[in-house]
Amino acid sequence: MKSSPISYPATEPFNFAGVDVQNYSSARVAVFPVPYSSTTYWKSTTKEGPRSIIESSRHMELWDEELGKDTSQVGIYTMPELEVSKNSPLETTQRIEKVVASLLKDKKLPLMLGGEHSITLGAVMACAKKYPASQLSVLQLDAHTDSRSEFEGTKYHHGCTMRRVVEDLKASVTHVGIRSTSEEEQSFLKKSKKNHVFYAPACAGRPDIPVEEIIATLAKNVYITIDLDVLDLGIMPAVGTPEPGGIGWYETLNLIKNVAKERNIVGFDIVELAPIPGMEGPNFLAAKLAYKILGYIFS
Ligand SMILES: [Mn+2]
Repeated sequence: MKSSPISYPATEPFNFAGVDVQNYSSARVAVFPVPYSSTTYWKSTTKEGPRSIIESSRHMELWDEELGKDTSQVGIYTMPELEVSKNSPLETTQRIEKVVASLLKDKKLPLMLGGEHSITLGAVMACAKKYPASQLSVLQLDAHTDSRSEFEGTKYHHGCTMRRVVEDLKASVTHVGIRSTSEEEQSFLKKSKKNHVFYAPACAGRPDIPVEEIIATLAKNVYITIDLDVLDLGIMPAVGTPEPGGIGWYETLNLIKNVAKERNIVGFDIVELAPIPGMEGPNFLAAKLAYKILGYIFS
Protein backbone atom coordinates (compact mmCIF):
# COMPACT_ATOMS: atom_id res chain seq x y z
CA MET A 1 0.00 0.00 0.00
CA LYS A 2 2.14 2.90 -1.22
CA SER A 3 0.62 6.12 0.00
CA SER A 4 1.55 8.23 -3.03
CA PRO A 5 -0.36 7.75 -6.31
CA ILE A 6 2.70 8.99 -8.23
CA SER A 7 5.98 7.12 -8.31
CA TYR A 8 9.09 9.13 -7.35
CA PRO A 9 12.10 8.70 -5.02
CA ALA A 10 10.39 9.16 -1.65
CA THR A 11 11.84 9.02 1.88
CA GLU A 12 10.81 6.30 4.33
CA PRO A 13 7.09 6.43 5.14
CA PHE A 14 6.13 7.94 8.48
CA ASN A 15 5.54 4.78 10.49
CA PHE A 16 7.55 2.84 13.09
CA ALA A 17 10.70 1.44 11.42
CA GLY A 18 9.69 3.20 8.17
CA VAL A 19 8.32 0.02 6.62
CA ASP A 20 7.31 0.28 2.95
CA VAL A 21 4.19 -1.81 3.10
CA GLN A 22 1.90 -1.79 6.14
CA ASN A 23 -0.59 -4.63 6.38
CA TYR A 24 -2.68 -4.89 9.54
CA SER A 25 -4.02 -8.37 8.99
CA SER A 26 -0.60 -10.01 8.62
CA ALA A 27 1.28 -7.78 11.11
CA ARG A 28 2.16 -9.37 14.44
CA VAL A 29 3.03 -6.05 16.08
CA ALA A 30 0.78 -3.00 16.40
CA VAL A 31 2.48 0.24 17.38
CA PHE A 32 0.04 2.47 19.24
CA PRO A 33 1.11 6.12 19.73
CA VAL A 34 -0.46 7.92 22.68
CA PRO A 35 0.65 11.58 22.80
CA TYR A 36 -0.59 12.26 26.34
CA SER A 37 1.02 14.52 28.93
CA SER A 38 -1.76 15.94 31.03
CA THR A 39 -0.64 14.98 34.55
CA THR A 40 3.10 15.57 34.10
CA TYR A 41 3.83 18.62 36.17
CA TRP A 42 7.45 19.34 35.28
CA LYS A 43 8.34 18.88 31.63
CA SER A 44 5.23 18.48 29.51
CA THR A 45 6.84 17.72 26.16
CA THR A 46 6.17 13.99 26.68
CA LYS A 47 3.22 14.38 24.33
CA GLU A 48 5.80 14.80 21.56
CA GLY A 49 7.41 11.48 22.50
CA PRO A 50 5.56 9.12 20.16
CA ARG A 51 6.15 11.26 17.08
CA SER A 52 9.86 11.68 17.91
CA ILE A 53 10.30 7.94 18.43
CA ILE A 54 8.59 7.15 15.12
CA GLU A 55 10.62 9.82 13.32
CA SER A 56 13.89 8.39 14.69
CA SER A 57 12.84 4.80 14.03
CA ARG A 58 12.70 5.53 10.30
CA HIS A 59 16.48 5.90 10.35
CA MET A 60 17.34 2.65 12.14
CA GLU A 61 19.09 -0.23 10.45
CA LEU A 62 16.43 -2.92 10.35
CA TRP A 63 19.06 -5.67 10.50
CA ASP A 64 19.68 -6.64 14.13
CA GLU A 65 23.42 -7.24 14.57
CA GLU A 66 23.04 -9.29 17.70
CA LEU A 67 20.20 -11.51 16.51
CA GLY A 68 21.31 -11.75 12.89
CA LYS A 69 17.89 -10.99 11.44
CA ASP A 70 15.58 -8.26 10.18
CA THR A 71 13.01 -8.01 12.94
CA SER A 72 10.64 -5.91 10.84
CA GLN A 73 9.84 -9.06 8.84
CA VAL A 74 7.40 -10.09 11.60
CA GLY A 75 5.13 -7.33 10.31
CA ILE A 76 4.85 -4.00 12.12
CA TYR A 77 1.74 -1.89 11.73
CA THR A 78 1.66 1.66 13.09
CA MET A 79 -1.77 2.84 14.22
CA PRO A 80 -2.82 6.50 14.06
CA GLU A 81 -2.15 8.55 17.20
CA LEU A 82 -4.86 8.34 19.85
CA GLU A 83 -6.92 11.48 20.36
CA VAL A 84 -6.51 11.88 24.11
CA SER A 85 -9.29 13.12 26.36
CA LYS A 86 -9.27 16.71 27.46
CA ASN A 87 -11.72 15.87 30.25
CA SER A 88 -9.94 13.49 32.57
CA PRO A 89 -7.03 11.06 32.81
CA LEU A 90 -9.58 8.28 33.44
CA GLU A 91 -11.29 8.93 30.11
CA THR A 92 -7.94 8.64 28.30
CA THR A 93 -7.25 5.43 30.23
CA GLN A 94 -10.58 3.99 29.08
CA ARG A 95 -9.88 4.90 25.46
CA ILE A 96 -6.51 3.16 25.67
CA GLU A 97 -8.03 0.07 27.26
CA LYS A 98 -10.51 -0.24 24.40
CA VAL A 99 -7.86 0.00 21.70
CA VAL A 100 -5.44 -2.40 23.40
CA ALA A 101 -8.26 -4.89 24.03
CA SER A 102 -9.03 -4.85 20.30
CA LEU A 103 -5.36 -5.34 19.43
CA LEU A 104 -5.12 -8.33 21.78
CA LYS A 105 -8.30 -9.78 20.30
CA ASP A 106 -6.73 -9.45 16.85
CA LYS A 107 -3.66 -11.32 18.19
CA LYS A 108 -1.32 -8.34 17.82
CA LEU A 109 1.50 -7.60 20.21
CA PRO A 110 0.76 -4.06 21.41
CA LEU A 111 3.73 -1.69 21.51
CA MET A 112 2.45 1.54 23.02
CA LEU A 113 4.51 4.71 22.71
CA GLY A 114 4.07 7.53 25.25
CA GLY A 115 3.35 9.97 26.41
CA GLU A 116 3.40 10.09 30.19
CA HIS A 117 3.38 7.02 32.36
CA SER A 118 -0.32 7.14 33.30
CA ILE A 119 -1.14 5.63 29.88
CA THR A 120 0.20 2.24 31.01
CA LEU A 121 -2.85 1.57 33.17
CA GLY A 122 -5.25 1.37 30.20
CA ALA A 123 -3.06 -1.20 28.47
CA VAL A 124 -2.71 -3.30 31.63
CA MET A 125 -6.49 -3.12 32.15
CA ALA A 126 -6.93 -4.71 28.72
CA CYS A 127 -4.36 -7.41 29.54
CA ALA A 128 -6.07 -8.08 32.88
CA LYS A 129 -9.31 -8.87 31.05
CA LYS A 130 -7.55 -11.44 28.89
CA TYR A 131 -5.25 -13.04 31.49
CA PRO A 132 -6.17 -13.99 35.07
CA ALA A 133 -4.62 -11.58 37.59
CA SER A 134 -2.71 -14.41 39.29
CA GLN A 135 -0.95 -15.12 35.99
CA LEU A 136 -0.17 -11.53 35.06
CA SER A 137 2.78 -9.40 36.16
CA VAL A 138 3.84 -5.93 35.21
CA LEU A 139 7.58 -5.49 34.90
CA GLN A 140 8.18 -1.79 35.47
CA LEU A 141 11.57 -0.33 34.59
CA ASP A 142 11.58 3.08 36.23
CA ALA A 143 13.42 5.37 38.63
CA HIS A 144 10.15 5.78 40.54
CA THR A 145 7.69 3.23 41.92
CA ASP A 146 4.61 5.25 40.85
CA SER A 147 2.70 3.73 43.77
CA ARG A 148 0.96 6.67 45.42
CA SER A 149 -2.66 6.22 46.33
CA GLU A 150 -3.67 9.58 44.88
CA PHE A 151 -1.79 12.62 43.63
CA GLU A 152 -2.85 16.14 42.74
CA GLY A 153 -6.50 15.19 43.11
CA THR A 154 -6.61 12.10 40.90
CA LYS A 155 -6.06 8.36 41.33
CA TYR A 156 -5.05 8.26 37.66
CA HIS A 157 -2.00 10.48 37.98
CA HIS A 158 1.24 9.07 36.57
CA GLY A 159 2.52 8.83 40.14
CA CYS A 160 -0.26 6.33 40.98
CA THR A 161 -0.23 3.98 37.96
CA MET A 162 1.34 0.94 39.63
CA ARG A 163 -0.84 1.34 42.72
CA ARG A 164 -3.90 1.01 40.45
CA VAL A 165 -2.43 -2.12 38.84
CA VAL A 166 -1.99 -3.77 42.23
CA GLU A 167 -5.09 -2.53 44.04
CA ASP A 168 -7.66 -2.37 41.24
CA LEU A 169 -6.45 -5.04 38.81
CA LYS A 170 -4.87 -7.37 41.43
CA ALA A 171 -1.85 -8.08 39.22
CA SER A 172 1.65 -8.07 40.71
CA VAL A 173 4.31 -5.49 39.89
CA THR A 174 8.07 -5.94 39.78
CA HIS A 175 9.79 -2.56 39.92
CA VAL A 176 13.37 -2.42 38.59
CA GLY A 177 15.86 0.45 38.61
CA ILE A 178 14.16 2.32 41.45
CA ARG A 179 16.00 5.15 43.19
CA SER A 180 13.34 7.63 44.26
CA THR A 181 10.22 6.95 46.35
CA SER A 182 8.06 8.78 48.88
CA GLU A 183 7.38 7.93 52.51
CA GLU A 184 3.79 7.02 51.64
CA GLU A 185 4.94 4.61 48.94
CA GLN A 186 7.55 3.04 51.22
CA SER A 187 4.99 2.09 53.84
CA PHE A 188 2.65 0.68 51.16
CA LEU A 189 5.40 -1.26 49.37
CA LYS A 190 6.71 -2.80 52.60
CA LYS A 191 3.27 -4.22 53.42
CA SER A 192 2.30 -5.33 49.91
CA LYS A 193 2.94 -8.91 48.83
CA LYS A 194 2.20 -8.02 45.21
CA ASN A 195 5.10 -5.58 44.82
CA HIS A 196 8.72 -6.57 44.31
CA VAL A 197 11.18 -3.69 44.41
CA PHE A 198 14.68 -3.88 42.92
CA TYR A 199 16.70 -0.72 43.36
CA ALA A 200 19.14 0.44 40.67
CA PRO A 201 22.38 -1.52 41.19
CA ALA A 202 24.47 1.53 42.17
CA CYS A 203 21.72 2.63 44.58
CA ALA A 204 21.49 -0.84 46.12
CA GLY A 205 25.29 -1.14 46.39
CA ARG A 206 25.49 -4.16 44.09
CA PRO A 207 27.50 -4.58 40.88
CA ASP A 208 24.68 -5.51 38.51
CA ILE A 209 21.00 -6.23 37.99
CA PRO A 210 19.94 -9.55 39.59
CA VAL A 211 18.28 -10.89 36.44
CA GLU A 212 17.31 -14.35 37.72
CA GLU A 213 15.98 -12.96 41.00
CA ILE A 214 13.83 -10.52 39.06
CA ILE A 215 12.48 -13.17 36.70
CA ALA A 216 11.61 -15.39 39.67
CA THR A 217 9.10 -12.74 40.82
CA LEU A 218 7.28 -12.68 37.46
CA ALA A 219 4.09 -14.58 36.63
CA LYS A 220 3.68 -16.51 33.38
CA ASN A 221 2.43 -13.49 31.40
CA VAL A 222 4.32 -10.23 31.61
CA TYR A 223 3.47 -6.73 30.47
CA ILE A 224 6.61 -4.58 30.35
CA THR A 225 6.50 -0.85 30.89
CA ILE A 226 9.66 1.15 30.39
CA ASP A 227 9.80 4.62 31.84
CA LEU A 228 12.91 5.95 30.13
CA ASP A 229 14.01 7.66 33.35
CA VAL A 230 15.17 4.20 34.47
CA LEU A 231 18.22 4.80 32.26
CA ASP A 232 21.36 6.70 33.16
CA LEU A 233 20.81 10.41 32.60
CA GLY A 234 23.96 10.58 30.48
CA ILE A 235 22.38 8.43 27.77
CA MET A 236 18.78 9.49 28.44
CA PRO A 237 18.51 13.13 29.49
CA ALA A 238 15.20 13.64 27.66
CA VAL A 239 12.71 12.53 30.31
CA GLY A 240 9.83 14.12 32.17
CA THR A 241 11.26 13.57 35.67
CA PRO A 242 15.06 13.11 35.48
CA GLU A 243 16.79 11.21 38.29
CA PRO A 244 20.54 10.50 38.56
CA GLY A 245 22.00 7.01 38.97
CA GLY A 246 20.15 5.03 36.33
CA ILE A 247 20.99 1.80 34.54
CA GLY A 248 22.88 1.29 31.27
CA TRP A 249 21.90 0.30 27.73
CA TYR A 250 23.35 -3.22 27.74
CA GLU A 251 22.12 -3.96 31.27
CA THR A 252 18.61 -3.06 30.16
CA LEU A 253 18.80 -5.19 27.01
CA ASN A 254 20.21 -8.15 28.91
CA LEU A 255 17.38 -8.08 31.43
CA ILE A 256 14.66 -7.92 28.79
CA LYS A 257 16.30 -10.54 26.60
CA ASN A 258 16.22 -13.00 29.50
CA VAL A 259 12.65 -12.12 30.47
CA ALA A 260 11.61 -12.74 26.85
CA LYS A 261 13.28 -16.17 26.97
CA GLU A 262 11.57 -17.27 30.16
CA ARG A 263 8.16 -15.58 30.14
CA ASN A 264 5.32 -14.72 27.74
CA ILE A 265 5.50 -10.99 27.01
CA VAL A 266 1.94 -9.90 26.24
CA GLY A 267 2.69 -6.28 25.39
CA PHE A 268 4.97 -3.42 26.28
CA ASP A 269 5.28 0.32 26.30
CA ILE A 270 7.99 2.95 26.24
CA VAL A 271 6.96 6.13 28.02
CA GLU A 272 8.09 9.50 29.33
CA LEU A 273 10.32 10.57 26.45
CA ALA A 274 10.37 14.38 26.63
CA PRO A 275 12.27 15.28 23.46
CA ILE A 276 14.90 18.00 23.69
CA PRO A 277 14.92 20.13 20.51
CA GLY A 278 17.99 19.44 18.38
CA MET A 279 19.02 16.39 20.39
CA GLU A 280 18.28 13.20 18.47
CA GLY A 281 20.25 10.67 20.58
CA PRO A 282 17.59 10.00 23.23
CA ASN A 283 14.81 9.72 20.63
CA PHE A 284 16.87 7.26 18.63
CA LEU A 285 17.71 5.28 21.78
CA ALA A 286 14.00 4.95 22.58
CA ALA A 287 13.22 3.79 19.03
CA LYS A 288 16.03 1.27 19.01
CA LEU A 289 15.10 -0.02 22.45
CA ALA A 290 11.57 -0.76 21.21
CA TYR A 291 12.98 -2.49 18.12
CA LYS A 292 15.46 -4.57 20.16
CA ILE A 293 12.66 -5.74 22.45
CA LEU A 294 10.60 -6.81 19.43
CA GLY A 295 13.61 -8.76 18.24
CA TYR A 296 13.90 -10.59 21.59
CA ILE A 297 10.18 -11.34 21.74
CA PHE A 298 10.07 -12.80 18.24
CA SER A 299 13.28 -14.84 18.51
MN1 LIG B 1 9.64 7.52 36.43
